[in-house]
Amino acid sequence: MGEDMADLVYITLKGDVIHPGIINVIQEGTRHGDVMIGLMTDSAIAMHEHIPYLSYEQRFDVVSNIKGVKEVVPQNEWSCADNIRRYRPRYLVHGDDWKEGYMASVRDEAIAALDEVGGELVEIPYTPGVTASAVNEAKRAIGTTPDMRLRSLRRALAAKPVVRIIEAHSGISGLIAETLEIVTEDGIRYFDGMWSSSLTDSVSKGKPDIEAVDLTTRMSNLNNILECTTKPIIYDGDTGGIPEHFVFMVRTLERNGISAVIIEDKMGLKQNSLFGTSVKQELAPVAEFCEKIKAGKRAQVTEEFMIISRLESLIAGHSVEEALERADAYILAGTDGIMIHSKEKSGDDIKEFCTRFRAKHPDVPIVLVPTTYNRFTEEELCEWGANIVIYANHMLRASYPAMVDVATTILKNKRSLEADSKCMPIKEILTIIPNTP
Ligand code: SPV
Ligand code: MG
Repeated sequence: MGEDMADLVYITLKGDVIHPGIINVIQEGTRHGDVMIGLMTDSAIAMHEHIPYLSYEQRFDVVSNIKGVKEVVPQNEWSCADNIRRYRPRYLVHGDDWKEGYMASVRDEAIAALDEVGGELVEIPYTPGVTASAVNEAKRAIGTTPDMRLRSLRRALAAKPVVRIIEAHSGISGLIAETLEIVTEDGIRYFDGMWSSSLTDSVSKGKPDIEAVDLTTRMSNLNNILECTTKPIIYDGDTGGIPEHFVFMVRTLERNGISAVIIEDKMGLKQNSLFGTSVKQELAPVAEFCEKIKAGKRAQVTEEFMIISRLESLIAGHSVEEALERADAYILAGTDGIMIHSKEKSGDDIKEFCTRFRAKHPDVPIVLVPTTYNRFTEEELCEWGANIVIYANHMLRASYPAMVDVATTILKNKRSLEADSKCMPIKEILTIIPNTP
């Protein structure tokens, strides 16, 4: 009784990888008072850096048990300003590395909030050697399991307004999807996962996109990607075949840690959607397609695997109204999400579908593949209602002209000297694979 209350010290943490720098910050905090950790939620982090390896609950357990931590509260925003206004700490302790780079604006906001509540910023020298990219390297070295990978798509969907997916058709294109990131003014931008495209899987094998490459062949191709990546994969299941075959597909994908399959409501000889009505595009009867969805849902083992239904109404020349009716039926049949496809450049049909669909189904994920209506940004598509945006064929489409160009240059010059500057240096290709000895 009568004892003075200790000052409140606020420290923001992600708490995914605990390293000496974090312990330093917490120890500094304990010198000033009682340490409250603002533990960032997945969604606080996901738009600015990679989603943590550990779940929020796991991170909460770890951080709560660090010596000197009195309390752990969620920090729902990238910026700690809201929590500073809410908890009114006497001190905010942070490493001084946030003075520069994409954290600088967060620092400014923190200082403004501290001013409002009469708090003080304590900055301590950053412990060198631990960077965000070093932490990501470490996570990749730990690797993943089929189960973790499978669940990671739902986790990304929960944490991000829009999930960014790019096509991968080989180990090397998968590695690019896995590792490429750019630093922007508000964080790190990266791809959230990969699309296993029937188009690029077929074309990279010199085959047309008509379901001629079977599941077993596509799985053995996909295995190359599985071996060198950890991010979630969405599988283009074409029509899914007959229900008996679709069941087999679901089981195989799920067993291998694929997060979702997308099947399209077409029948007959499947032709690529981007041909539009220049080829025969026949839609499957609604009841028949619903039976396929139900058979797939009954077959899956985990709660998390997703069966997404792809509406081909607009591709086959039907109305938005028709697509919406089909979507209602597929949702009743148990589908986990809807993909609406179109080859219209304007995006008007997609926007109308998304807006009307969202009004009726606020929570069902919408997948878009903006190959033709590509002038819209992810933010714009997200405003229409999209949850997943797939860049469906760009890695293969990029590599083909590059190869033709180099081969042509060699033909013209009868030697490779002139082509060399169009190729990556030998030293780089030898070491592009992580962990090359
Ligand atoms: C694919 O990538 O194989 C697709 C998308 O199904 S599209 O080519 O646009 O039909
Ligand atoms: Mg396809």
